[in-house]
Amino acid sequence: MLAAAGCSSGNSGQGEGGGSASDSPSATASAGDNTYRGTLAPPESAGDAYTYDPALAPVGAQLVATVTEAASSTTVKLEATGLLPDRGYAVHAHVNPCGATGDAAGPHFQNRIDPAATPQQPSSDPTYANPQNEIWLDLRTNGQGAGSSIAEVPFTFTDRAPASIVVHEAMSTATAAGEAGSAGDRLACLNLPIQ
Ligand SMILES: [Cu+2]
Repeated sequence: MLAAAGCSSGNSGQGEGGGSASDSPSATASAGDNTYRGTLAPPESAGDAYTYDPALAPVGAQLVATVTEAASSTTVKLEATGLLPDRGYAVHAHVNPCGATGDAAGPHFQNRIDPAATPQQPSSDPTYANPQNEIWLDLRTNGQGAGSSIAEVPFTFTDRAPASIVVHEAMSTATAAGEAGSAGDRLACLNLPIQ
């Protein structure tokens, strides 16, 4: 078995909870895990998590993303609480940090960048806009507004990394040619300052 040589050992990022309930039995952080969390707030007062539509992405909702890089793959897990109950949300990793408006996050992060994409016409070609070349984290909430998703993609962040995770209005991400990757308005954003 190969030693998973990371830069640090142990569960550096875990355990600020303070409570006694160990609510995520499988969240054993290994070296190379990075966790990013934020509480949705209006852009004027947001820290690392923004809401652009408090009716659908309520102020106070929490987003937690965990990024685990392996030798040739990357796993991103997203956990959300405080969203609307029993609803799908389309979610992806985007290239730019969150900003004053949803547009600030820019297009989807792609491993192989669609040469036909432009700022006005984002990639909608399923050859590039697909969940192996992008990071799709569509989730569905339970009756309490909590939901999670996980994406494992066959690439690592060698030259470039995504800078945010954007929650969209559509309940799932489109996959058909000409609309692949589209998911409607941007409701919320979490900064993902991957080093
Ligand atoms: Cu998106």
